[in-house]
Amino acid sequence: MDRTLVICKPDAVERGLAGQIVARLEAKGLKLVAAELRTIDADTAGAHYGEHKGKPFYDSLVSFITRSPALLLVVEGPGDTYKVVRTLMGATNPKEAAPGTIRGDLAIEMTENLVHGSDSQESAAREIALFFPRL
Ligand code: IDP
Ligand code: MG
Repeated sequence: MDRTLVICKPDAVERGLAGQIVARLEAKGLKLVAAELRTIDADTAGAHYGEHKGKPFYDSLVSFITRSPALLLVVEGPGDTYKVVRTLMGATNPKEAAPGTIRGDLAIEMTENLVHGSDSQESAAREIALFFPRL
């Protein structure tokens, strides 16, 4: 089976949408392998978003992802799981995300776009190891 990391970001937990996001993942046919409500620390956020270091939005992105608890998930599917999750998430910018997607239905601002999903098989392995080293 094929696994990927999903984060219901702090805005999702604050708005009471984490359950709905989990429900969408489960309804699609993905299985929960790990789940933990955790306030991400700055070092872990920096490692997670290392690819964005130096970009104008980097500091606010780290502040955002660390500001309150996030729901960290590992989900499993029969294959291409990271792609399945990213299709359910919708485009990064919620203003452009298709209706029916998490971001398309439930978010409007790029900076508060509710959900993270690994963007490749390699990212999934790295991110699962970062957040759930015992898995
Ligand atoms: P993704 O979350 O769809 O994979 P990435 O490009 O990896 O998108 O960006 C990570 C996160 O950084 C996005 O989810 C969004 O919250 C934030 N972000 C990306 N681009 C911008 C931007 O241009 N302005 C502000 N925030 C951004
Ligand atoms: Mg990304």
